[in-house]
Amino acid sequence: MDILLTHGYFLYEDPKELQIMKPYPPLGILYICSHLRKKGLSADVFDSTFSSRQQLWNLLRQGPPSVLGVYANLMTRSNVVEILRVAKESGWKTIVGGPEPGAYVDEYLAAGADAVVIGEGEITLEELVPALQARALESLRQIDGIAFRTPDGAIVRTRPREQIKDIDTQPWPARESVDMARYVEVWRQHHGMGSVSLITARGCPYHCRWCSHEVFGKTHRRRKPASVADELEWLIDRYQPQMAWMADDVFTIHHGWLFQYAGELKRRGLKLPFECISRADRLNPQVVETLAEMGCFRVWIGSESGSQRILDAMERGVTVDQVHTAVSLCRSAGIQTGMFLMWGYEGEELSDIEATVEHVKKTDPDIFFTTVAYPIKGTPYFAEVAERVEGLRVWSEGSDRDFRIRNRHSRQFYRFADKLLRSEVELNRLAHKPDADDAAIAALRNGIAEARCGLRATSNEVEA
Ligand code: B12
Ligand code: SF4
Repeated sequence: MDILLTHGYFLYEDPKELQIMKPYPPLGILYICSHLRKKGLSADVFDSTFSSRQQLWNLLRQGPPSVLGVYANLMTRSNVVEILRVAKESGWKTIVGGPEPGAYVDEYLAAGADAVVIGEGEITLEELVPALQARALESLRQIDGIAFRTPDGAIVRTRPREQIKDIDTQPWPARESVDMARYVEVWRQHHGMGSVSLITARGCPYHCRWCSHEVFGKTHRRRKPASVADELEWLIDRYQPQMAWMADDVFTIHHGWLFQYAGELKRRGLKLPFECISRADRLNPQVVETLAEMGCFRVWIGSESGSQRILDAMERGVTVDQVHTAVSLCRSAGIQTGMFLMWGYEGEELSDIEATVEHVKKTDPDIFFTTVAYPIKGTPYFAEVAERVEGLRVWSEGSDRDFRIRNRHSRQFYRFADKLLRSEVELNRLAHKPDADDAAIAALRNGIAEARCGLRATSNEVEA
């Protein structure tokens, strides 16, 4: 084997994910795998999702050692560091790639990576794997898109890797190298519907300040509608899913493309229910109607805040009204909406939190999730707060989600904000029901009073 590819996500170690049970295969390494195979290299995948670290350790120790490529994102860092350690102890050459390592080159090299791949992995690995196998250290300087250490400890970063111009020339992800049937089956068992994922584009040209653009920059490259329809048709034929997730950053970004794709599906008589992410400003009546006709049953919208001031500070490029309109349009078309909200962005005050509460009450999405903002290294948001950022744990054990931002409101403050939001929205929903239970209403009112009291009491508490 020329290269073994893996990722550091172990589903059965993650109590939260075990409750959610909506796993999807790691498309990034599957794309790399199919590309390398097409180029004549022998590549395989160890899919950690349904496996255990012990199984991976056994495989690495059993050898024979070759080249190991590991995908890392901000949540999997500590696992990836451990994988690198075991691989190095067992004699493997190691490469890391994915959205996180480019922002932490020194740290990943210090953790045992022989090379860090920055940006798209396909062409870089096609050149890097033979160079590492030949132990031709000097030739690494000629390979774009990597960082490595010389024997005297200096870190070399080569020129940026040019992106693949036409992503349709790439083979589809090597799904046959993972247990796809199990992914679909887990979905079916837990949610009554088997699901598959696919992507139709790479990169997002928008510039929301907290969003990571480490891999694809701000480019946007789309596949041809017919190629995506071919892949969907193949997935249906092969795995008989009941739904799909279009895993693009913004599925509705290019309206012309969307209408062509919808036409292509119609022509082929394909209609598989699916969910996707959209920006609110990319939804209009025609787009929403088209999504519904194509089988879209849920759209996820990054709403983030109900305060225009905060949306503008994020450079989100969307108005609160656009979010409201987008959710209403989806509701009228029979499409559910899910909303992402963020607490604690720079400059957010109690009045902005109140605005978010009002916004969610008025807009009333089917479901919403909240997060306390975390600055991902490499983003403009991180740069803005860098001087106040503190990791709570040593780098190899933590993640960018653990960052504390000095002088920001305390975690407890945001827990009260969350309680206020949830209680207000629930009360608002109950208030519209003729048979609402008085006891439930009273409990929610109590919750609201407690949350407001807590917000006031903690409004001067800041993160240390
Ligand atoms: C789908 C997705 C998910 C799915 C993942 C399901 C799955 N297994 O695929 C779900 C919903 C579970 C998810 C969750 C999260 N996600 Co997410 N997700 C995405 C998304 C939208 C698409 C991923 C994808 O398929 N991309 C397409 C492939 C082709 O790209 P790629 O994976 O980057 O791979 C390329 C390169 O990275 C490189 N590469 C990849 N692997 C390797 C390996 C080696 C060895 C090498 C050399 C190169 C290499 O080459 C590949 C091909 O060119 C990305 C954004 C994006 N557009 O990529 C965010 C993204 C990866 N997620 C992100 C985040 C923050 C999260 C969460 C932390 C969110 C949260 N708050 O919970 C969690 C973490 C979950 C976890 N435990 O790992 C961030 C990561 C930022 C960072 N610096 O790490 C991203 C980049 C979004 C963003 N713009 O901020 N996510
Ligand atoms: S948050 Fe969404 S719209 Fe904004 S830059 Fe990131 S991917 Fe693009």
